[in-house]
Amino acid sequence: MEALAVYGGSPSCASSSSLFRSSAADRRRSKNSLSHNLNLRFNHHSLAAFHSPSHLFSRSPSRPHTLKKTHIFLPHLIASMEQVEETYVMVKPDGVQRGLVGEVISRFEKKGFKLTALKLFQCPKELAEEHYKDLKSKSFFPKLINYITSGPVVCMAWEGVGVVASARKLIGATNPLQAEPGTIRGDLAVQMGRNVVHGSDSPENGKREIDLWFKEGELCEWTPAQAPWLVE
Ligand code: DAT
Ligand code: MG
Repeated sequence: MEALAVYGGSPSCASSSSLFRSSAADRRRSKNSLSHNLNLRFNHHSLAAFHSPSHLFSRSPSRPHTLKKTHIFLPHLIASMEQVEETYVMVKPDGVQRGLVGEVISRFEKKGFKLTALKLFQCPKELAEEHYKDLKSKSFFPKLINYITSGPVVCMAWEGVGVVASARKLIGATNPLQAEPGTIRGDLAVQMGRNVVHGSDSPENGKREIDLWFKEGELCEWTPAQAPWLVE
């Protein structure tokens, strides 16, 4: 069976296969378009040193002599393109007061995720209640809202392949005493009501929470220069 041909240009105009990933922001914008999963992004200047992705394509055997070059897209790439997600991470008031903002950011940076939004913010009660609306019936809800609004938080949006589940792993279990050493909560916290950091629990909630905490224009679209060194 012939694979779907989705790329008709010369592969030499792209510098790295990692550039075939579309950003979550791009996908949000073009969600209804046919091309949304196949959105191609190039950065010729910063990535000119990298090989062309010609190994990702093969010539169509049925049209070996056509004048216009036709390249066959290898389907396994579609799977890796679709896994780019976005998640909302927040350093809670205890993390800010304890000077742990840099430590938290550093763990996500070192892992290789892309920061797309960042701000220090005093959360109003209504926003905290909306953010945690699924926990409204819990006995600890009023204490949770008091805690989240007790001082400034640091709001972040992070993007990357598998970032939602990976962020949860980096953060660790809800109860810091049960969180593994090496995780943020496992290393830096002792109590559930002071567990330093929040991370979205699903890609859907990642989108919902980023929309909730950030206004239009606060998200930044950019391509880190290190991208080809992180994702093949
Ligand atoms: P997580 O933050 O790991 O996603 P969650 O969404 O279940 O956990 O709960 C949100 C926050 O509420 C959590 O970080 C700490 C607080 N919390 C959860 N369960 C609690 C409990 N049983 N007692 C006190 N606080 C709790
Ligand atoms: Mg949660």
